[in-house]
Amino acid sequence: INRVLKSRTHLQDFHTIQNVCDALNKAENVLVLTGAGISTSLGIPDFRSSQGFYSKMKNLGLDDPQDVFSLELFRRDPSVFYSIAYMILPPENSFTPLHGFIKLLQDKGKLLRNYTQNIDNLEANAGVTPEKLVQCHGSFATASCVTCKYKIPGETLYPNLRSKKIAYCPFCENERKNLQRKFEKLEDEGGFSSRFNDIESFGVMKPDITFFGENLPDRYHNTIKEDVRKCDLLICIGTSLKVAPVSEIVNRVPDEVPQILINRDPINHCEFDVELLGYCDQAITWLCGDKLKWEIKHKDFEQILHSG
Ligand code: CNA
Repeated sequence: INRVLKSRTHLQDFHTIQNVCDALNKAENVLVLTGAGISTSLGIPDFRSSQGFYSKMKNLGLDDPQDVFSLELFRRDPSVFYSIAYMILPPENSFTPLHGFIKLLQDKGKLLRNYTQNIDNLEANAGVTPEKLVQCHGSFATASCVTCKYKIPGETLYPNLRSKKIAYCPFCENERKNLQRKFEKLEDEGGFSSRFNDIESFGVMKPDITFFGENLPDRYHNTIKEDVRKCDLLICIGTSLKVAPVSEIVNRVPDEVPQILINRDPINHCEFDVELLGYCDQAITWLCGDKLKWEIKHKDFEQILHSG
């Protein structure tokens, strides 16, 4: 986290919007690296903006808002996560024009891969296929029991997450009750056993999103090495690039590959050839509709295009 990335020499003769259009027209293997900023227009807060999730956590009195996604804290007290998860639950059946752009690259045969740090699974709503997608930090699409790893579809958990009620695994229920009885007996006798350290989270269902303290999914490690070698254009969108190892992708891409940023805020610890600073739905609609004459299949595309 917050690692300072090495600076990179800008490509000579690559600094204009025309260069970006030419690169997109020519590219065959675009690597799109996305973050929370591509979903904020649907009301899902990002982490680090002033209106983001972390500042909301601070307002709720959490000293370190990152603790909400700490595996260690989840094991001690899963109610912390269950009390706030409703804020970042994905809306059903919707996606943004930016997600529509990624699907467009896929349809044009130009998308090498979308590495998303997002956990909202909205890429699937837009029609990006699992083969073209790497969910670097997992997603809400599935959930697993922290004890026996029993897996369920993510939506099954939504009612619990919305009502802030911890969900338990049906297969661990008996053992959980036994453990609880033993724990209460030991407590009555004034004893303590480290065996009961994680009793609060025994048999608790957890969305398959990567918490701090967990490894990234194998798929990330299996694809990234070959993809950075193969890619001919890198576009980073809606991310502060502060979470490693995903943030390090920008360093792993060969120097001769153009790197473009589309983000609301500038990123001072990385160097891009072209930066489009602003709201990504507007920027991509302008770039596609006005400059490239590409049509993004999204209900708001025409309206954003003509609103200037
Ligand atoms: P971040 O650190 O919160 O950064 C978000 C970036 O997006 C900031 O630099 C903003 O300037 C920018 N931004 C916000 N809105 C827009 C917009 N409309 N157009 C363009 N740029 C915008 O989030 P990162 O993704 O960089 O950090 C990685 C974390 C965030 C991952 O671990 C995710 O799991 C996590 N996250 C995901 C979601 C989601 O799935 N939608 C929501 C919140 C956090």
